[in-house]
Amino acid sequence: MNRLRLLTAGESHGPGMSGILDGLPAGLRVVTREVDRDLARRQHGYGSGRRMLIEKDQVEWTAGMRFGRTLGSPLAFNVANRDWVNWQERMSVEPIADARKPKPITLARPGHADLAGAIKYDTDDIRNVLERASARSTAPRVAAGAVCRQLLAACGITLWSYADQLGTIKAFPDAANPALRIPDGWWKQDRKSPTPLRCPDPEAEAAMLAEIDAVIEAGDTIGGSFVVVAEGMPIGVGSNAEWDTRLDAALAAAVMGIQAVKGVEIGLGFGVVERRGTAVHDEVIPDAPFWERRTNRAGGIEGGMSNGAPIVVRAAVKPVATLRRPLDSVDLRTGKTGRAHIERSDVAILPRAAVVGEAMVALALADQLLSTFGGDTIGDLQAAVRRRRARSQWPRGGAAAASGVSALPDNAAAEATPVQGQDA
Ligand code: EPS
Repeated sequence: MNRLRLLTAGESHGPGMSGILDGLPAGLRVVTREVDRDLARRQHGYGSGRRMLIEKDQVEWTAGMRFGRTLGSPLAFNVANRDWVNWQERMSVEPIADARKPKPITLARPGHADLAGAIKYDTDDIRNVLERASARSTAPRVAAGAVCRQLLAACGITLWSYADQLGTIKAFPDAANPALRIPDGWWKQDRKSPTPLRCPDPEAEAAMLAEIDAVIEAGDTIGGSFVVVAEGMPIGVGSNAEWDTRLDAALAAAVMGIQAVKGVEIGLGFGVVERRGTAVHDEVIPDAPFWERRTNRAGGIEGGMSNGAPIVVRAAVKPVATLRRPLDSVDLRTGKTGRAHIERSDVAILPRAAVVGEAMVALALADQLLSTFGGDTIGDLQAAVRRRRARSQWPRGGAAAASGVSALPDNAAAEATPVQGQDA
């Protein structure tokens, strides 16, 4: 990230999960209720384990805000782990007598961070690794993402997500573009009262629920894919100039960083492989006021920059690695074959992973928006976005010039101002 920095800390069964989000402009109104709503959405969904009955995630701000607005200083926060009371000895921060220490976990779960982490950190108690690798660490990411969502909303950008496939069951299986079949306003309903799997196709959702029951019965787990959509992004956010300034690269990194995500697509994604160019690129509609397109196969990004169409990111989520019917592993201490460690876990995380996906997309988009437009205050940022929107009207500068907005061309103003000392 270029302008924002997010640092998180916390063990799944430690006292709490914390975060610091630095680089926000001053004056952004942050509605805590909406941050807590996103935290609650992250906890919602069929297929979760019993831990979610214990936790009730709520953000506590510890720095960076006054009277509900950001100060421009680092925003610090904490999300408490209610389960901590049950783990104070097993996860004691202070040293305890060996006799009181719990039995170490020595059988790594294939697919989890366990084995690589145990070798990397030179421990034969896998708990030292799994506590941080846990998906609980997505709670502070969602809190930070919820703040970024509010920054994006202040600039006219909205974000939503849905579960589009669980195992082999797809939402709107007969549709060429499932997103087009989603009823208008579905996402608003989803924010208020989500369905058990957050899938907008009721028939597919019923089949997905039955599949999760079958998976529970079999002692197994199941993955799927989710889609995040961002609407209203102004044209030209990101950059074609360098590999690490591209909007698609930032989104891919942010979403790929979510536990269990194994693939990220923008627009058609891997679908471009089997099509010819005429069936991949999006024609520009003549006379549309904002350079609109007939299709959105590019997923709203061309040349590393937003093109004004909705940004569509899809992610593949692998099945959770903790299996009730565990796979073979080798004991770290004895070298003997055994079954991998089992602990309380989730069976399907898809609807929740999608909410984390929204948060990570929000974070990446807010960072790119701020990198493109700058701004010490939210007002600075909004003014720059307004200028860009005016410049994006068709024909270039026409309506915008009439509105007087592009009468202040940034470059011309800069050229007219001699740079101090340079002419001397
Ligand atoms: C997780 C295992 C479960 C999940 C946890 C992620 O926790 P526990 O071991 O306490 O039952 O519930 O996710 C969360 C706690 C959360 O808030 O998302 C794992 O092994 O990654």
